[in-house]
Amino acid sequence: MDSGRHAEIAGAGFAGLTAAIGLAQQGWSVTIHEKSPELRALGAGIVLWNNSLQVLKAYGLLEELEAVSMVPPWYETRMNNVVVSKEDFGGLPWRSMTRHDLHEVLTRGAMTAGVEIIVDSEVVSADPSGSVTLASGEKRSADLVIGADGVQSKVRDSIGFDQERTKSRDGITRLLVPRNKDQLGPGEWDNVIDFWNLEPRVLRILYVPCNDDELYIALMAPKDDKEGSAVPIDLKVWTENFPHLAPILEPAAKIHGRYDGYQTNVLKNWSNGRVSLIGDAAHAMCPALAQGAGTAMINAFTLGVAATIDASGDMSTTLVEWEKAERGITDRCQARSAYFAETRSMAQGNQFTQEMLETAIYDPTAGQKGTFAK
Ligand code: FAD
Ligand code: 3HM
Repeated sequence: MDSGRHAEIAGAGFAGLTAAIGLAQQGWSVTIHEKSPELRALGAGIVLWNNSLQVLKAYGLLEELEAVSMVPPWYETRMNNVVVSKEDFGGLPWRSMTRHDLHEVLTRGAMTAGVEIIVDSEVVSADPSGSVTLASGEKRSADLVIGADGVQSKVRDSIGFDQERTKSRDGITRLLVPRNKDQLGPGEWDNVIDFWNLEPRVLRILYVPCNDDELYIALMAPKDDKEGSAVPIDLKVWTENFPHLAPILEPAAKIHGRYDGYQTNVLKNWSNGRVSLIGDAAHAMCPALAQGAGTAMINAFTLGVAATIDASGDMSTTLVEWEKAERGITDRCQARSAYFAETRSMAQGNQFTQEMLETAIYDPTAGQKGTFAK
């Protein structure tokens, strides 16, 4: 199946790879430009939910992902180390994994689907008529251009999309450390555990086991807390506030890490002409609902379906129609995530209501079964 159409994609992150696999499996020729010299995911761990797991299933990649990820039995919330809630989302599929492992599954999927990935290739600008210009000066044309180049997107900024950016007062340092389960005290250490301290000091540790050996920890502190936001982490401050987690904080203090402030970026439109933005380039969000990658992947998937059908026969109109149909669920998730960042109300526990899980529950592949990898 060769559709005769070509896509140029900026960025081999979760958004770019997911879009590329979908298009290639539907017969497009696809080139991804990745500015880094090698293909790898920065960061530590990640949680995926039904929405993005369904995308991987449609692509024939779910089994591979299952082999390198785990299903934590509960999402436990603790305040000052006292359990305030245990949620299992009523059987909704979710999984935790390292970002590295998810990236490898997607990269292999893209290679198998015949996607060309060029590393050390930075896209410096895009043109709504359907082209990208690379740092090398080369200009390449395409039926569809996708800006999946993250929160600092050059595709977006070179075109000049209208956007409103809001920074939150908190931020997070994400690290991958050994599980060291046998050194932690009694506890259900396969759970995701959200350890909140609001008094006397706002500090939070999100504990996310990814597999038998690796643990993702996200250490949240207000931006104006110099010690809490320092990298490498200030071992004295963190162990004073979370003494029961010393066996995982000690190895964490040996990694340099990076502290990222939370931000929300809302664009007026996600497309202009033949250029469409997906992932953090289009809708960077606060992490509370763990949906940044999930929404990146569902929008990457539905974009590939819409562009292939191209119902209007004119790509720029098709992209506008796609955004109209798909955007609401991401906008609502972004607003809810910003609310949780603003209020820190995840600390109360039991916050994953059906309404808050709307995006996690969504199955973007409904009606598309059988279109993709056989
Ligand atoms: P990126 O991952 O940023 O990928 C962009 C890619 O483009 C990179 O490879 C980059 O090198 C490349 N690139 C950049 N510029 C160019 C260019 N000009 N030319 C070519 N290549 C370029 N989401 C979840 O779903 N679950 C979670 O549990 C979760 N936890 C999170 C925790 C924190 C603290 C934060 C901050 C985010 C979290 N997210 C989570 C969000 C998620 O990580 C992001 O939303 C997701 O990685 C976005 O993917 P992306 O592909 O759009 O962008
Ligand atoms: C998985 C995950 N979930 C929530 C947050 C958060 O609220 O900061 C971060 C995460 O990596």
